[in-house]
Amino acid sequence: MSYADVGGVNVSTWHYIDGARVPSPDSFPVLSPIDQREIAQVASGTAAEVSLAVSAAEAAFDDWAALGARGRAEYLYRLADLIDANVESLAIVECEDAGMMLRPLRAYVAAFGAVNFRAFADMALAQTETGWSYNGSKVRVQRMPAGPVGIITSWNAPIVISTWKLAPALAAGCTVVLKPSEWAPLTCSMIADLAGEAGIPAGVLNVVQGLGREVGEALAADERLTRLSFTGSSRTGRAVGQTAANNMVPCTIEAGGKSPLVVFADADLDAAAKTAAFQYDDAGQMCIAGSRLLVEESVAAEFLTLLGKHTDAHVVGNPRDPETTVPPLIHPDHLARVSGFVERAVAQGDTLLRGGRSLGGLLYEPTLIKPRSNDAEIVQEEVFGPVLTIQTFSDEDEAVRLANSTRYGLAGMVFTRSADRAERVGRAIRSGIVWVNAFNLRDASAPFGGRGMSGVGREGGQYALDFYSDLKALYIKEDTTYED
Ligand code: TXE
Repeated sequence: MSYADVGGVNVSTWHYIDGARVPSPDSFPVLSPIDQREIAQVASGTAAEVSLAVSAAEAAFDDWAALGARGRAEYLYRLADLIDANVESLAIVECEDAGMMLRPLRAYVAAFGAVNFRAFADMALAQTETGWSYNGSKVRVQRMPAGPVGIITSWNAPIVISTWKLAPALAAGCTVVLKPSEWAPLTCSMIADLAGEAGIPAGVLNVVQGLGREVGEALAADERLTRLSFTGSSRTGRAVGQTAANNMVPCTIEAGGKSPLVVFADADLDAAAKTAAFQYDDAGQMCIAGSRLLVEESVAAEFLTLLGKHTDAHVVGNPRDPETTVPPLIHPDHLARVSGFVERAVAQGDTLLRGGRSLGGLLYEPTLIKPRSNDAEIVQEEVFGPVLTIQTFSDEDEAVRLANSTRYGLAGMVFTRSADRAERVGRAIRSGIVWVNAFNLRDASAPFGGRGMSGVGREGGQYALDFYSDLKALYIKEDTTYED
């Protein structure tokens, strides 16, 4: 079966290679997090389809690179317009496939795909070639598209994460083989169809569906690729990074997070508590979530009351329901992983302040744990579910020490009314992003990424365009008699 009817939307379930839909003998089931029903059987690729796709990307590269930023941008603007025109279908499928809430998907999340393609087309167009004179020659810094690249993405926010990577790669002149997660593969398939409708030439964007250990490994290992970009767990990111290093291929790794949300006594406590409660959104399946609450001792009781009020307002339920604010977890294996963390925490002596229960299906209630120590597993390891920890600190130095006390370093938040402290603590937190009195502001031109176990490299803006380019210093001797 080459199509699946997902919430009334026809979604292709085959690979998209060299501008055509390609089947595989085997397939894997896609289960909706909403009710565990099978919504599609998707082609389960092997190293053979990966090799076919990389060959297509290789063959399409020279012409796509030769188009230049302007030529490529026209295609990307058309693709962005098509995403805008298909937001409703993309939203419905993302909701059924990834279990994300339909209301925000319709309102802005699905449209983020178009935002990403427009933003990077614009940025690529705005690039200028720098040059100067040196020692009797003119120097030019030439930016060359790297070549065919491999992109591997995770199951959370598939539209946002896949287009966040596809857009700079295509705008920079690379061709792409994308491997979506087998736990939420469907909207990436739809984006491939929209790319075809936008007239993006065959082979420029290819999508190979399949299991990580089969298709992911084969893609990461293909020596013809010139870049790899990965989003997923730290464990897998490490494996992909090692493979890339063996092939001398630059690689960006966007992995897990365990970000601090620091609340000082002088903060707007209600705003801080509301943002803390918002970390339960998407059932906490957000890499940038501030899952470690660090609160100044003197206001801890008041903050806890406010946090309780905002958490009580959450509605755990079906993501199709506009009232829902905490949707199901992605997969039974993930539910077992999340609940395992909570069970071990309680068994090891951490205090369960609220939650800690499955609510049927893949629903898990917003959970808050007071750890027995900062070394507790629940503090040090990413849960990637609706589970927050809360700890107190007595002064700014202790706040910063706790904030920087895990192996992760993706994001962080600071709530204070002191501008000096905002600057001081914002700069002291060792992560790739810090929001002060805010959360999840995302400027496409700003760097995005983490340190430590949160990943390697930066995406976003010029950082992404540079990643997908090879830079050359071109020296042309000036005091030479040229014929032309
Ligand atoms: O990861 P997995 P998941 C992180 C988030 C969480 C994780 C959840 O913090 O830790 O992603 O995503 C493929 N060789 N981020 O569970 O299992 C697999 O098929 C090659 C961080 O999906 O690592 C899938 O397509 N590929 C991020 C992809 O890798 C392999 C934002 C990820 O799978 C493979 C969002 C292998 N051996 C989530 N094994 C950020 N920091 O921005 C699996 N895969």
